[in-house]
Amino acid sequence: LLFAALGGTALAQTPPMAPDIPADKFSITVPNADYVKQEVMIPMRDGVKLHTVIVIPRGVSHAPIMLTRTPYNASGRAGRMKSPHITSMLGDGDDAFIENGYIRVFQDVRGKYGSEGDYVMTRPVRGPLNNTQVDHSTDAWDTIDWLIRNVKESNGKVGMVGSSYEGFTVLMALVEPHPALKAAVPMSPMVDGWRGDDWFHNGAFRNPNLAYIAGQNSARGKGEEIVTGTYDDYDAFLRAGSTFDFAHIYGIDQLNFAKKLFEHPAYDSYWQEQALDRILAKKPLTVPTMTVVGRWDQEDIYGAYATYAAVEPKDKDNKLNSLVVGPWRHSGVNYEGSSLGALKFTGDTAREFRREVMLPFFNQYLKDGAPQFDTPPVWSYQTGVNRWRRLEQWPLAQASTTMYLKPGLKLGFDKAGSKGANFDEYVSDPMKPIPFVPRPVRMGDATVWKPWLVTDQRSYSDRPDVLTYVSERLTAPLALAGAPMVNLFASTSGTDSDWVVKLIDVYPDEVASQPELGGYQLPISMDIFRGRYRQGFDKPTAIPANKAERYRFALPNVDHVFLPGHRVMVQIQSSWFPLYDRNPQTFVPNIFYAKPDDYRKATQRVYHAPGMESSIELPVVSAGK
Ligand code: PG9
Repeated sequence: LLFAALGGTALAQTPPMAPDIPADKFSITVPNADYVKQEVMIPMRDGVKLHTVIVIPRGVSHAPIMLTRTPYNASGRAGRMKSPHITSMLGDGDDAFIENGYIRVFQDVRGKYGSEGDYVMTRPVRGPLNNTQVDHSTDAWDTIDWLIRNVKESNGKVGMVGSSYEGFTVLMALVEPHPALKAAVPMSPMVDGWRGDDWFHNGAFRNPNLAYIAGQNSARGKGEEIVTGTYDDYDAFLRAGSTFDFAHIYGIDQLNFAKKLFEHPAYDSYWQEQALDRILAKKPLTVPTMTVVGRWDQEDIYGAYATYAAVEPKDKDNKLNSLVVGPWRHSGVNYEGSSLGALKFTGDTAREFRREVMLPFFNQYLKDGAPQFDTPPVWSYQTGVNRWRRLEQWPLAQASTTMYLKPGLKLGFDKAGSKGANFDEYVSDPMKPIPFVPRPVRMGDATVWKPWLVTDQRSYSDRPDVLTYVSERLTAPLALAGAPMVNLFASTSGTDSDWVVKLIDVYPDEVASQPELGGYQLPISMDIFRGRYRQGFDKPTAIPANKAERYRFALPNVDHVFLPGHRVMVQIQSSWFPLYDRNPQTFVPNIFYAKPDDYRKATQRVYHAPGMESSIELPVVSAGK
């Protein structure tokens, strides 16, 4: 009867002109998957919806949620490869969560990939720089609120984890945290883009950002690449002229964030008001937070220590605010951690941390019935001797021991005395800047970029435009735990100048266990300081030509033992190219716009004279500690 009623045709026919691509997102079924993957659009308080990928291990209930908010494509973060196995689908950094039945959530930040809304680079908190009603703190709040109400497999407890930009979004969630946010692990967070994280270091601009801005800001999804047609970035940047000139050639100067950078070369209110350490210092500390960073983090080496230090005074029982430093590159905590460049460590240090420290830290706050964990206030990998240590505080050193630059390019714990020349000098030529890694420089090549902070410095120690001071061979271990402080008395024949200072561990001439380390000059801590900011980061002033001035600045934190038979080395130079933009060595109002004639050679002098004892103050601790 039914057959007849339908006119004798088959039950349902697909019309020939039915569109062959579904209007809604279509997912191919993954049979026998050990997870359920959902993609949802979560509404924020201003009506904007954020694309969120939720991965639920099959069969879990009362499970905690681990949330990451990213500008780097949530679907990609939850899709390492197509697989029925959750371990293959999520990244290595998620291993501990997967093995412990966590629900894993990735969300595109507003304006990127699948999320609605406007994208603003590291969107500042609501306040003088952000007059909207939303920021990453409110977006995290609204997301967590939605997740605990809608993910029925969850136990209502949420943790946040993420590295770099994703570490920044973790810290932003702590500005006004949702009560269900029970613990947080910001890794290599971007905290202060001017002082020492991604954009500048002490006022010197980091040129690789232009490629990053092109990639992030030229499209909502994956953006454009800069095509220079030049194999060596050193050539491409030098030929262009100033950093603005380079940006202009490729049209990057049209992007708003590049404009904002070029308009704010000094540490003005634009930078100060978005520095997250300053913001968090004013907020109550309620969420247990373990901040993580790599010792040789080539992108965000500043922010983790700065936030830890800013928040630590509130941590009355030394329980809520902890710090972890491993022997890693930027974000190395989420990958294999048994080596970095030529250095080899005691097994996979990253995996060891994730399973033995991070997981029990999270579990105690997030998993129903999990045991309490005795969270180390500081968990630090001491390089040189290669061991993890639990510490009660950071920095460990409470005072410093001065190491002086001396005549004859020597370095020692005694002052120079009056014998010998008062200074050493070199000519810094901005038309021949010193490369930061051996040429050809390929900043986009991960094999060059990721381990560059452990590059052998021998290629530079004999250059005529580098001063290299070296100690006697050590007869006892020299252990440092804290931030070395540079105390430089120097002059320039120009009116502006950069000072790059490198603290280096020189290996013995022969290392039988690993021959390629014989004579290796291993960077322990290095940074750059733009001389115009010596009187204040917000007060650029010309340097009086040929007059010795004092430059005082901290190098990145170290936890290192120089072993007997090794030597301590300090290298000083005035360019680090093309990682940092060139200082023209003539004072101009804004270095981004320096003109070809502004770039001039300068004679640089470093003093070791009575009353002008250049030195490096070392955070020395007892070697056994
Ligand atoms: N270091 C990268 C970054 C963070 C924040 C702003 C710009 C860049 C990152 O790895 O995410």
